[in-house]
Amino acid sequence: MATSKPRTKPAPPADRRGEGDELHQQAGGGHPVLTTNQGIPVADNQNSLRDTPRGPTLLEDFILREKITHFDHERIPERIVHARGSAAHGYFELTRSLGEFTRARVLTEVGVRTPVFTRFSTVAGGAGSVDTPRDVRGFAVKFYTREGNWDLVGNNIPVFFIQDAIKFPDLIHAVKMEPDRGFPQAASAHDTFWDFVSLMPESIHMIMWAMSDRTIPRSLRTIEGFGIHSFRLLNEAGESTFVKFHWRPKLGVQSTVWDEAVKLQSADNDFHRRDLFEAITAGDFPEWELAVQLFTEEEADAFPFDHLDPTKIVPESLVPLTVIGRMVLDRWPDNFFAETEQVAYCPANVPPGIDFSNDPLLQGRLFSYLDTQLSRLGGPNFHQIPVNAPKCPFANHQRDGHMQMGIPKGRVAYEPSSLQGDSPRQSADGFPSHATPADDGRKGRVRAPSFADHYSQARMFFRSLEAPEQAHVASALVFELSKVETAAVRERTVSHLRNVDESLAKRVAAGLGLAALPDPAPTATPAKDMPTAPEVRIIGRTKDLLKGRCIGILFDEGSDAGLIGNLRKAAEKAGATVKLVAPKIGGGKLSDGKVQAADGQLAGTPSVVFDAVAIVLSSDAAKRLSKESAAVDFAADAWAHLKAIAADEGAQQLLKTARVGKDNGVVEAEDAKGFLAAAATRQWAREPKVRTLA
Ligand code: HDE
Repeated sequence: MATSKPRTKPAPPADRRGEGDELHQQAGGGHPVLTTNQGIPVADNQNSLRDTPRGPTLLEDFILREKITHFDHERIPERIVHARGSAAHGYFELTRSLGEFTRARVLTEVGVRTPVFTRFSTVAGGAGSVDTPRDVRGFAVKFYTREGNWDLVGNNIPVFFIQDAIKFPDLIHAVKMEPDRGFPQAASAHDTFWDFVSLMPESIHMIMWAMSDRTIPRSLRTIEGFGIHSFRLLNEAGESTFVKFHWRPKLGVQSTVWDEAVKLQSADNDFHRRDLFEAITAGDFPEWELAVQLFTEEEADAFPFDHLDPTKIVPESLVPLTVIGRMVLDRWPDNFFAETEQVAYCPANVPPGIDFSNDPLLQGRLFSYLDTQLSRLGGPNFHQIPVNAPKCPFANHQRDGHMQMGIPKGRVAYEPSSLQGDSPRQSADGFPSHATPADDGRKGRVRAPSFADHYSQARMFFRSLEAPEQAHVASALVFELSKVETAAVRERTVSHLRNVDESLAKRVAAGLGLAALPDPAPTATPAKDMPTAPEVRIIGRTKDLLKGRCIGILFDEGSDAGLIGNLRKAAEKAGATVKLVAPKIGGGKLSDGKVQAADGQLAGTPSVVFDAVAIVLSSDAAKRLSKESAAVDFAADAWAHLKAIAADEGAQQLLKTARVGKDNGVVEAEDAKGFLAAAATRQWAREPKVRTLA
C-alpha cells in the first residue's frame, strides 16, 4: 500500500536532476522516498520516460502509467442521493439504560462510549454542489457497537415525502436536475418536482417542513436528526416496544433566512463543511442528545394516525421524549475520500435487540442500501474498508470477490462443518427477529386505509408555527412555485394547500398572482384539527446562547483598537468565535499604532457568514467604505438578515448609506453587553421592516 513503511533516501546527483528540482530542494528535506504502489522508488516525478529529449513518450514508463491510471480512477460513482456530505468521528455515550425494553448493549450499558462516524448530507445536489440550498439534510450515524454496527440513517426532518419505497426513484428523478436540460442543480424549485408532489398528496406534510426554515439550517451543528420510521426494541424476553429516535443539538435548532441562504451559496460553497471542520479542529465539539419515544402496539393502535406511515410524526403530546444519551463529534476524518466518501450506511445494520417495523418505506430501504454499495464501492467486500468495518470481531464463510483484503485461512468455508475447530458457527444467542403476527388480509399491492389522511398533520404543522415561520413557509412556496413554468402545476399545488389551511392557500395564491383560488384537491379523508405541536417550531426553541456563534468585526486603518479588543474579549468569553474583516487581508494600523491583520478580506467575507457583526471604523474609513459596495452590503445584509449590529460613532456614515434602521438589535459598539445579548438571537421583530413576505 502507498502508505506502508516510508524509506528515506538522498536526493539524486545534480546531473540527474530534472527541471523543478531546485525548487524541490528548497522545499526542505527529511521526506519519505516517493515510490510506486509496488514500492519501487521513483527517481524523477517530473519527467516522463522519452525516446529522445524531444521524442515520443515510451509505453515502458510504468511510473507514468501507474500514476495516470490511478488518477483516472480516482472517482467512484457518487451517491445517487445524498452525494454531498461532510462527516466526523466521535462517540455515543449512554446516560440512561433502556434495559427494560432492549437487549442491545449500546442502549443498556450506561457510561460506555461507543465510537461513531456521522455523515451529514444534502439530498438533491451532486458531490460538488453547494452546502446551503433549500434541501433536507441527511443525518446518518454509524455506531460501532460491541455487537456489530448499528446504522441510524435519518434526516433532519421527522417525516418523508412518500409512504412506499416503490415511489422513491420517481421522487428523486423529479427533484434532481431535469434530464433533458441538466438543471437546476440542488434545487426543488422547478417544474418536475412540483409536478410530482402536486400529484402525490401524501407528500404535503413533508412539503410543509421542506418549505420551512428547517431546510436552510445555520450549520450542521444546529440541525435535529430523526430516524423517521418506527423501529422495534426487543428485550431479553423477546417483548417488543416501538421506538422513534431523535437527535437534539446542544446548540439548539438554528436556521438562516432565505435571502441569507441564497447569498451564502455564492459567499462560501462549503459553508457547512467549513463550519463543522473549524469547530472540531478548534476543540469546540458539536454535541447532540439522543432521545427516544417509546410506545406499545396497543398505544399505537389508539393513535389517530398510523405510525407505520412515514409521513406522520408521533406528537410529543402523545408520547414524550426521553433523553437516553449524547453524541459528541470530536475528530475530523484524516482523509475525506477514504472515510466520508467511502462510508456505507445501511438501515438494515442493527444489533440484536433492535428490529424493524413494517413501515413500507423502511422495508424498501432495507434492500436498497446494500444494493447501492455494490455498484458505488465496486463489489461485495466494501465492509472491509476501515470506515465500514465493525470494531468488534466478525467472522463468516463469505469468501473472495472483488478487492478481497483479508487472507482467510483453513479448509473450511462452509457450515455445518466438523473439520476445523475454530470455524465460525451460528449461535442461539444471535440476532432475533420479532415474531410479528401477520395481518389476516390477502397478499396484494395495497395500501392500508389508515394511510389515507394526508392533510391533518400538515395542518397541525403549519398551525403550530410562530407567525414569522408561517410567513417563511408561505414565501418559500411562492418562491418555489414562481420558478415553475407550468401554470397548472402551480394551481394544483395551491389546491392542496386549501386542504391544509385556507389562509395559507390565500397567501400563496396572492403571492403568485392567481386570479382566483382553485378548488380544493379531492381528499380521501378530510383534514382533522389536531392539537398544535410546539416541538415543530424553530422560534422559541432556538437557544439564546453565543456558544457556537460567530461574530464578524469590520475594521480598517485607524479603527479604535480598544473597542475592537473589548468586543472581542467579551464575545470570546461568552463562547462565540470572532473573526476580523478588513478591506485588505493584511489589515491596517489601528488607533494604537499597531498593525492588526484580518482573518478575512471584505470582498470574500460578507456578513452572511456571521451570526452578528460589529463595525468599528474611523469616520474617514466609513466615508471611503460608503462607496464600496462590499462594505455597504456588509451592513445592509446584516440588517436585512435580522442580525445584531454594533457600530461606533465613526461607522455611522456606513450604516446610513446601507440604510440600517434602528431597533434593539442595533447597538453602540461601546455597549458590548447589549450587543452580545442581541447577538445571541435573531431580531424577528425587524422582519416586516426589511422584507415583504407572503
Ligand atoms: Fe436513503 N438512500 N433512501 N433515505 N438515505 C441512500 O444509499 C433510499 C430515505 C438517507 O451519508 C442511498 O449509500 C431508498 C429516507 C441518508 O451515506 C440509497 C429510499 C431517509 C442517506 C438510498 C430512501 C433516507 C441515504 C444512496 C426509499 C431518511 C445518506 C447512497 C425507500 C430516514 C447516507 C447510499 C450517507 C442514502 C435509498 C429513503 C436517508 C440509494 C430506496 C426515508 C441520510 O441506497
